[in-house]
Amino acid sequence: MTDTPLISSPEHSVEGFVREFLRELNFTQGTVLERASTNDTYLALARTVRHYLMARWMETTTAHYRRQPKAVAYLSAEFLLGRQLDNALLAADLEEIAAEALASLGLDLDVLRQAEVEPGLGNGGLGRLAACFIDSLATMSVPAIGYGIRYEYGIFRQTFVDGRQFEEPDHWLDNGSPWEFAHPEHEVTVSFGGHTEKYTEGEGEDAVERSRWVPGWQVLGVPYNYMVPGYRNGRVNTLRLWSARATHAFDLKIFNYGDYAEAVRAQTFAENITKVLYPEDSTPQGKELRLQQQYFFVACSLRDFIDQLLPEGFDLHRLHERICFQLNDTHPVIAVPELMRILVDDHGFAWDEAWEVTRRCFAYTCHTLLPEALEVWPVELLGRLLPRHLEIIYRINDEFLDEVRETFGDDELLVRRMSIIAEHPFRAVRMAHLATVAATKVNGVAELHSQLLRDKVLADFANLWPDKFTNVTNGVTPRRFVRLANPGLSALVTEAIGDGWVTDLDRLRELEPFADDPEFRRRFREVKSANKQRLVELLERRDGITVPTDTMLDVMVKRLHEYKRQTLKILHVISLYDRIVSGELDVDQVVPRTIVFGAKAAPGYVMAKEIIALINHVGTVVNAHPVASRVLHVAFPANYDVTVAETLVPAADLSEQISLAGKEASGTGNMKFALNGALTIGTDDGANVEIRQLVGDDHFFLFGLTEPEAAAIAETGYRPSAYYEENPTLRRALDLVAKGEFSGGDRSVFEPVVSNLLGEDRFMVLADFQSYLDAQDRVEAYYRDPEAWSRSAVLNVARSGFFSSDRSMRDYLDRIWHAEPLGD
Ligand code: CJB
Repeated sequence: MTDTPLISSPEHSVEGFVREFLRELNFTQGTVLERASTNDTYLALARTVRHYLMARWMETTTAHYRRQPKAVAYLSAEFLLGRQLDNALLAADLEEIAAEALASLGLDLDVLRQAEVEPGLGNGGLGRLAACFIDSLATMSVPAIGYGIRYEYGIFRQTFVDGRQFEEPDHWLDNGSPWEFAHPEHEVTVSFGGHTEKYTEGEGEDAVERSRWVPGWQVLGVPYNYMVPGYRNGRVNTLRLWSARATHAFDLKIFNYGDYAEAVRAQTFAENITKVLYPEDSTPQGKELRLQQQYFFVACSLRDFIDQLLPEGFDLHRLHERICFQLNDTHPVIAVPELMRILVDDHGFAWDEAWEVTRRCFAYTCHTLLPEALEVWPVELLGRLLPRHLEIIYRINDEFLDEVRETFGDDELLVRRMSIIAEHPFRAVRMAHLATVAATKVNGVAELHSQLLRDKVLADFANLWPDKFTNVTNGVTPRRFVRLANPGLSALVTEAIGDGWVTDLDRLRELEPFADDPEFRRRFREVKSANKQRLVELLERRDGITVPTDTMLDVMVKRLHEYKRQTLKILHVISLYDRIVSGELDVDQVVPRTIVFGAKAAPGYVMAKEIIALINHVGTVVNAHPVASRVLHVAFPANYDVTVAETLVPAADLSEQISLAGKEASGTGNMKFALNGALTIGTDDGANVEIRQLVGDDHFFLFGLTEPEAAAIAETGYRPSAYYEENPTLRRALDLVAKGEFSGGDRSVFEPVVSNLLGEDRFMVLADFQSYLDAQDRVEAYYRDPEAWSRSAVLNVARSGFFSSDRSMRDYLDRIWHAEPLGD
């Protein structure tokens, strides 16, 4: 690389910013202030901010290339980034300058912020985690690159019609995307289909049998780079997302035959690969296009890393010294046979040599405990789409099963259980097994989850390779979810303990003594109340929803899934309503609460959609009831996303984390709420366990079965109807639904929900109902004492520093990646 001088950053002043902004508006956007639309000014603003980060980006990239440190490549099918503008302003220390500069031109930064459409390139927790991790890696100066997919349409836009979910396409690119940089000159060709051929290499004694892939069709991958700015540390890492295009050769050939329609069809076919994000969360989609997406992005990424980021002539035997590819769940696991193919077929490695390198280059994070969420690909499909990869997987499996037999003897049941290939109900590749066999380390995402992986989901593997298994508890970025989302709390905390917490969240511990300071608590309550006001305004503006301002704000936001148990929450609401309406509860004695839900259901997940309808219908009835509405209000804004979370989380008093124990791998919303001073009502599940240990039992409302208790009940036969029969409060709540109280008297509408709960109730909602109600009674009693409540809330903030994604990154670095931050 040559030493071309870098253009220096624009002047870090209001005048400098104004100059740069006007230049962008005139020269790039091609308009003048007087005639600019909000989108024009937003785009000019975004590009202006970009300029301030550009020199750092180029310097970081150059330093990585020159110094060739060990790097981390985070391979993830999802990056749920959220809006970029504020984060970039924060990283570049431009918040005040930009606001002032815009104001001097008669523009309002707040208005321009709202013009940004967030890139919804993920479904939920897993995608958002990836975004937090790359933020932390950049802030910690770790040489890292995120690799993923640039979906043309991200997660669907949710609307409600008569309370039911409808899905609309997410046109996030329509107004232009100022944060991305296309690099068509770095396009990569990706092959699919075709067949393999055997051939002999060398002669006589040196002759070796080899296999080669003769692909059937190809597409191009075009990289789009995104800046990942570190927080005021002079570093900007890269997120590289791939977009599919038809190959030119393909087009041309067909054009030459004069078939225009066919050429366009070929183009559409290729570009379909990155057209849309599969809206699945914790339930995999066994669709051919999804396997194409997975292979497409990892093939592009491996090629890119090897060809673009390594120096020419690099000895790939030492690849593991330069990179760890972190597999974010099973979606990128096809990278394992792909690297084997590159090493063996393209670089002439012997099999064993290639395997030695490959198994040192990958690490695997598992994000689930639900058996049905573990991805499998039918052999027939994988063989058709990636015939050479299937051969490689077979060979990996043969050698692996030899190792199993050598270690454990001829236990064919064990061999069948562990095999990468499942035989029933159809022959399929178990991606979690492939990942586990290939990875240097396998980690779960919270202590309990990692333990259950070792003891249950991957127990045979943990038996074979105990040292391979480790835990890294998830975390969230304090920049986005405290510093930016909660300016009031940030200012209060900074005033008390200085601003070091933004990059060293453990320092929040220094707040503990302030929990006992009545003045601090008063100001904390003031901040909470202002945050509620902000939320009320947002809901009014965004959704036309009017909610009261001064009630307990009880929030359950997450994907709609039966295991997360939104039904338990709505049964609580129904029961409160029932007891108020029947006079059992004196309405004047009930603590007023606003219950806010936010949840998208996978479009094909019928029961989840029924539950959404039930919540909306209960909300309509409760909110309209003359007595109940005095103390209860239900709000369910449609299309919950990162942007809404940023206003909602800081306003919450109560965080609902109520999954059946042993089902939620970690949760990360739970961390965001605790860090913003909400108290958690939760089960002993996922990272709730660690939150409770850290904040203390007195500041957390625990309820419900433990994982061993739930497992024992499941073992002996769970009978939900028994709880219904024995508990009159539960019976009345369920009967209200059954007799049509929330469906205009029509008993059929929610019959599937009721009969599912009474007949199967896979996630033991009914078993935990009473315990949950009791815990809610404790919540209510505690909330009546604002001093006690706000003391607990401050302690939640002070003791949650562990949940910074910076700490998660340190754990990955120490336990898995063994890479170092880049020094100056
Ligand atoms: N998770 O969001 C997803 N999608 C999946 O397909 C599987 C798991 C979630 O990942 C989060 C990040 O690790 C976890 O906190 C959460 O418990 C899990 O459901």
